[in-house]
Amino acid sequence: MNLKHVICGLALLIGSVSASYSQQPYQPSPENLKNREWFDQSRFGVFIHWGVYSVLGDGEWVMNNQNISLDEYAMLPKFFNPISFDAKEWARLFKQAGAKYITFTTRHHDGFSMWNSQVSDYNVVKKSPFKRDIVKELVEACHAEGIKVMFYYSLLDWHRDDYLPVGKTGGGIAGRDSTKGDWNQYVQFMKNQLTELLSNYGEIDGIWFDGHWDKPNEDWHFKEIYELIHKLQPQCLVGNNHHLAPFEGEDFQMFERDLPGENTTGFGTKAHDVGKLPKEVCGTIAGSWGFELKDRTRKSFQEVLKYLVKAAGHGSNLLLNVGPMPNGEIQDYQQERLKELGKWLEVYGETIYGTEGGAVSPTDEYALTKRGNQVYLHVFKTDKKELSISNLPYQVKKVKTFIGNKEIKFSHKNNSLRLDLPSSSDEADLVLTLTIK
Ligand code: FHN
Repeated sequence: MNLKHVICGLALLIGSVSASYSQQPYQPSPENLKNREWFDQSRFGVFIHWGVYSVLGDGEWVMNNQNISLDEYAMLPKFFNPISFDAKEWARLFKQAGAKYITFTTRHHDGFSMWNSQVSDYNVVKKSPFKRDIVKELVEACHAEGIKVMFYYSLLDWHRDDYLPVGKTGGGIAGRDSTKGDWNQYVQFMKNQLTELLSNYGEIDGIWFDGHWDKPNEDWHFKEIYELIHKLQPQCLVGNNHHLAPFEGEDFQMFERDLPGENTTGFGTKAHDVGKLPKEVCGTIAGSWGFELKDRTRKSFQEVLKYLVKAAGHGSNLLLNVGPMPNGEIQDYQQERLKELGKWLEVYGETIYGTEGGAVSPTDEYALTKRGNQVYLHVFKTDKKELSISNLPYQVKKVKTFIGNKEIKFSHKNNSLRLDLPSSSDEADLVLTLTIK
């Protein structure tokens, strides 16, 4: 055997070792596992959909829905000058709301970047009169309040030619050049942007992908992209709103406008697609995600609270969305809902943060959360005088009101719990503490 053969052999060996390494199933790093634990305990985050689309006050899909051409839409950044934007004020509001993290739309489907991207001039610093790096200001302000930050990042792009041909959406947007479609270039562009986002803004605790469903059969290079994220920031959690069971390399699973296992929206995350990763339900205070002037579907406090409690009953976080206005203010009623939740969490936080789901699925009447041998029974506003819960997999020893520690009469036979409701059961959420064996 001569030297050439030895070198060839070695090269083959190295090649096969690295090939088999890359075939290995994803092993989350210790930092990542620790962060999953943090995430799983957090229970409440604020979602923020904000971009130049807010100028038109018709939601974040306005470019597609109104078939606005590329040139027409490119005028919007010129009108985006959110003089009332104060990241510190937002961060204080989120803190007051009891949120443990935020998820901010760094780039939505319109392809406009809300930071000073070096690989796309189509960004807030270079194209708007505002010229400020919104991502930077927001991250700094949230971190100063002890709030973690995750980045929403759209996979789908209605602006770039290299994304073409169009997927399921964006077909009516004029002005793009199909001959310039270049998938590898587009994937590289996303990697470059993600590298910026994970290199220049300190610790980022999650990337929240969206838009896979636009081209579900495309090779998105997720393995490389996820590996890149985990290499740049090992603790950074990867989630992808593909409405399917989690893919290899993901760290949490999200459910859009639906509780885990429900499929009322038709987005398709079926009960059997609910995995074992930490969960997050996302929903809106308004009807739409991005600011919509004529949005009259405002959720009441009772509704958002129920959302939070039911999500917790499923062992899931709630990521509750606000859609700031083009001037940088969050509408009053959305602020109100957040503050109301914060007030409620100040009293009842113990029954939500750091709990697990209560083993019985939440209903429209109640939800259960659990910590050790304490089960918190949340009874939603009702005029009933008693409540029955069947299939309870634990033996109840004692029932008391969470506030005031008043003993409640109950019977527990054959896994069925029946209890008297105190007269205060017209509260938004009456909480009872069950001590179990
Ligand atoms: O198309 C988006 C939509 O605008 C919004 O961002 C939501 C948030 O979950 N996700 C997509 C639809 O699945």
